[in-house]
Amino acid sequence: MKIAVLGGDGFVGWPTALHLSAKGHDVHIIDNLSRRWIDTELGVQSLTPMDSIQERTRIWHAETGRRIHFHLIDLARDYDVLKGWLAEHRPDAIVHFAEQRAAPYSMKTDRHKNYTVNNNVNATHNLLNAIVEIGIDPHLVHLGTMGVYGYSTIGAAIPEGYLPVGIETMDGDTVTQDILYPANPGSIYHMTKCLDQLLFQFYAKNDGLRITDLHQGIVWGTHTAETKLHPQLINRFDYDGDYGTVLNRFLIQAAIGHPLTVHGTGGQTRAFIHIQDSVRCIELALSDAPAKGDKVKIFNQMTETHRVRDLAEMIARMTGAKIAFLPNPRKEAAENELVVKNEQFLALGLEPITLAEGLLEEVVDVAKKFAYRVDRSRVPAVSAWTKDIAKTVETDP
Ligand code: USQ
Repeated sequence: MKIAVLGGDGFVGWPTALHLSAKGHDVHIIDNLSRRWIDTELGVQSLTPMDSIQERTRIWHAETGRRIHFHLIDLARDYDVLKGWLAEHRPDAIVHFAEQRAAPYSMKTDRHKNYTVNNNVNATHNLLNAIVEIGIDPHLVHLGTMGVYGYSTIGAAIPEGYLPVGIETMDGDTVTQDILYPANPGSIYHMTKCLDQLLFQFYAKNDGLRITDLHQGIVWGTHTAETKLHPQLINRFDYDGDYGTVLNRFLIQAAIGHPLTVHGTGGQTRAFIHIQDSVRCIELALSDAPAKGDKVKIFNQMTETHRVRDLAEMIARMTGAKIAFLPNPRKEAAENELVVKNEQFLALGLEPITLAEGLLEEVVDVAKKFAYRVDRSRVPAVSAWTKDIAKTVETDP
């Protein structure tokens, strides 16, 4: 297939582009390189040394003989350029990662809130709009988030996207209808993914677009089979307070002798998936496209759930690191249960990599190896969810 990977220079986009290319697909990365600009804005860099996208694709060709093409396009701002590209290349499938993906970054200031909404919602809508206007029929696979469901304290199992609801009719009978699971975002970033869901529902219904939405958990790990092929194909690894995700942050904190930064009691339970499984899931989703006229297909892309304090304790046991329970900069439930259904990917053949088997390799191969590149001053999470919370975080000794 000819596949466009939008956001193919990012943390999940890059290993996905490599994986799809290795499987024989004709891969085109479209990216505006905004993630690299944000590193510059924040004064941080990936823990792992990353080459330019042009250099990465050159190495991939030298190693494998396969070509990955790169196109510098801003989906949110260059609508006509995007439309022209789609009309010329007519991809069979499009994988859409091209959104600002960090919750803390989206909550930093009013400007960051505006940027995240404008960038994410416009990128998705421009894409859908252009597909209809040109009259092409690609399978669109979007990287969504488990965070669209929210983290209720009830602990009922979260279905894959749709909730059957009994509605009483005028004659007093009850009919059951599948509705989109009620959205309950916990940040401006997560809110944009909820808005994306509505855009998808509309375009699938109105224009018959074939869309798959993947509600992914927190990704951990760095390497995939393809990124390991050459040192210059290495994936990015974020550890800073805005972009670093919890488990990867704990790994690097342990490697540099920094206490593990647990927010609040650490009673937050979240869904996790290894980066290798993430790229495999995207390949599986591409192979299982909905038909024209079908409703949006939704998968829960996660393999296990863990409580934040249990993760901290696990890493402390492995490495001897200390744990610090800090005031939580976020507005979120202090404790929650989380049970998630993920039968669809398991039925398609996913064999999950578990934390228990993969964690030690990460500590040794990545965190310890590149610990010398860490700027300790960028480790604390400083983006507060409200102005009131900002005061508590600042005044904590
Ligand atoms: N947390 C800590 N200490 C830290 C960092 C985070 O206790 O040093 C806590 C947070 O308060 C939160 C949990 O760990 O309760 C998860 O935080 P995170 O930064 O790992 O994940 P999140 O902000 O939810 O976002 C990440 C990705 C996002 C993706 C999402 C999947 O950045 O792109 O959509 O995970 S999910 O969480 O399932 O919605």
